[in-house]
Amino acid sequence: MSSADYSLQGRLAVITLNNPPVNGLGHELRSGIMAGLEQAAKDGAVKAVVVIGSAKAFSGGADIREFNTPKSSATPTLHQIIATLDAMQKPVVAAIGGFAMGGGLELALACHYRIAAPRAQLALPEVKLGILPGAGGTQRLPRLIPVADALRMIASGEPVPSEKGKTLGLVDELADAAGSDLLAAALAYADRLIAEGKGPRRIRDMTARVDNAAQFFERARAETAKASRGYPAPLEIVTCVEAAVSKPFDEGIKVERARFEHLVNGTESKALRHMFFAERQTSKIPDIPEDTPVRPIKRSAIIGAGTMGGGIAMCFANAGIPATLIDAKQEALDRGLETIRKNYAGTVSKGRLKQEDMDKRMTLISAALDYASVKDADIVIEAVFERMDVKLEVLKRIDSIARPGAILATNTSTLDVDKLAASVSRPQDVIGTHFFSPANVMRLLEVVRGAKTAKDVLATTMKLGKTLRKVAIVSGVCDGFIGNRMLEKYVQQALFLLDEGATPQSIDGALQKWGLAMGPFTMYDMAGNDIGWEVRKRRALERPDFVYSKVADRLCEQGRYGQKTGRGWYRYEPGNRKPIPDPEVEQLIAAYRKEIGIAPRAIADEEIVERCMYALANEGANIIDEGIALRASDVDMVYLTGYGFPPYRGGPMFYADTVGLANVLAAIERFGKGYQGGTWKPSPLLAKLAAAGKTFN
Ligand code: T1G
Repeated sequence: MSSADYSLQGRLAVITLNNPPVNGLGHELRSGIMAGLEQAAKDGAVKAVVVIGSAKAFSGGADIREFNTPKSSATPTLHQIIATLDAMQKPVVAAIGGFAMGGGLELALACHYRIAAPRAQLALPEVKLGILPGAGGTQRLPRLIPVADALRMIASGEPVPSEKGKTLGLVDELADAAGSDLLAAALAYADRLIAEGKGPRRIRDMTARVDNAAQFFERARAETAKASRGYPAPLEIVTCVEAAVSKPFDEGIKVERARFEHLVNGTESKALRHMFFAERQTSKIPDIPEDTPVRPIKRSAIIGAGTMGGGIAMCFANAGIPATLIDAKQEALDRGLETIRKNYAGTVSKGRLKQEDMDKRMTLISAALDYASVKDADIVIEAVFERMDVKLEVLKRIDSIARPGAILATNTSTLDVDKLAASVSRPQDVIGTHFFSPANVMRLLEVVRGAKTAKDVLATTMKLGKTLRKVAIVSGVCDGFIGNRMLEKYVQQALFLLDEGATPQSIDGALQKWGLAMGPFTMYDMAGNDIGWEVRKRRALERPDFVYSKVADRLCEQGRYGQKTGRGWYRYEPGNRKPIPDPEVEQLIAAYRKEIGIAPRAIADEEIVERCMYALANEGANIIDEGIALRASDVDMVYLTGYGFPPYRGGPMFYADTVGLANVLAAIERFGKGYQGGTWKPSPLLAKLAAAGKTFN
């Protein structure tokens, strides 16, 4: 059954794309479109053709799932459909409702005229998938709209609304409504074209022009190279758009085809496409049906007006949900509200928020010294000091006041959510909502499902995560959940590397060059080395088997907590967050090496990256194996949205897949024979998949 319907409206043929949810141009839909065009071409009674989608979607583009599979080149291909449109002797009108993206917009560009519904979104977003428009978009768009606008649209991948499209010349007509009225408008437009004797108008016959082309593209190339480190697609896009200006159409198409093939087979694109689907998988929970009823969340209360509590309150205010910030001390509340105000003011000053929106959001945030307002809240989140006794006390108070059905959430970053749940009268209403600092910026939200957490509480919290524009990822209960548990193993290796001869700057440098936003030592100086110190002290009691280098303790014993004390792994000039290597730290590390009898050795960047990345992947495998994470792509999303992992590497599990699990296992076995080798225990899941030649994802 083809997913395109063909119908006649008088002398007009209508081809309706019907492949929900986004009219992805998979093989079936392509076959339906081609059949419709051929039928219209040979029907003498047909004088023009309208191609239309649904009110929501003209088309979201090629079916990304087909890439790197035979289906993507199964005939009819999108290129063949476009060639048929180029050969059509009758005008074809694309009627765009909702959005036309990627191959969907390229299909519309190959049609001869375009009419769009109000605010329809038009984009060539392929660059976000590490590729480029591969069906003529880089050759047609610069011929239809100003070259600079075309380059900007393709290199950014950002959509333009149909109103802007009309101004640019991308859209010929704006319908005054969407849905069935769009069809009526499109039919009327097609009739008018016939009446005016307008035949097919092929963009391929137009010319792309730009003044001082050589200079324009030289500047574009320089700017793009600076902005796209690690991502090859943007520079390839500049090459293709330059070909649209400097070469005949068919030559330009050849350039586009070659550059597309190069990119679509590259690791960066596969990583970005993995991330596209991984993000959409996170909300799928095997035992929670998509239609599970959720509890309404109209008001929130947050206990603790510190950095986290304030950031969380902003998340609710940003989503239009009132939040009451509660703290025992007035000065804490004042400081918390002042920090929120400053944060918003900073965004306003950067032009990313209107003053009136800031004012609206500030009115949504109230402050209270007592717990009275907890009784009106639909969710109460505790964000107090990371100590079990403190949290137990706070949860008990919340439990005694919150209304029945309210969700009791804890922002703990490592503590046992089941233990916290067991301390209240309604463990089924308790859940972990682990925000990442700064909470109003970081997209990651680890949703920690307790053994007793009710299904609707989990479903409600996952939906709330979406409302707060977070990437909500389910974690089971364990020390550190997903992200921090893996981070412990990563930091453990980073500290061992210091013992063996590396320096904070050589380790941070190697990892940042590899693509991490920030290396471990810069990160800990920012977060506060005393936080890690607390965790190590607690772990020494609870899990004496967890071996650390003591070098970090030596640093903390000297009060070198990081930026907040002006000295940490690096030193900092007053008012400047730039980490400066500090000889005192190198002396401290050298003294520690003497203490433990280690002769330092030179350590190559490659070993630093392997030891740190494979530590992440190996622990990630254990987390998946234990069912703490639902799937490998969730683990990837945790690192891609919460830990500055480079998207073009796809996440720790995806990266291990690209290295090859057998190679990762062999390296881990090699590390097991080296310094502190006992801390390397290959994950049984890794060993099993490696032996079977399989991958995590
Ligand atoms: N291919 C395959 N599946 C897709 C898809 C696509 N292009 N777009 C969406 N889906 C799935 C998605 O995984 C989800 O699946 C469901 O549809 C709803 O998506 C030749 C080579 C269009 C703005 O990059 O940006 O054309 O989770 O939740 O919020 O030059 O989807 O339900 O199983 O995101 O309404 C270029 C990608 C492709 C657009 C709609 N196109 N899609 O947002 O729905 S490459 C894109 C989006 C290409 C040509 C090149 C968004 C959307 P599931 P959703 P939405």
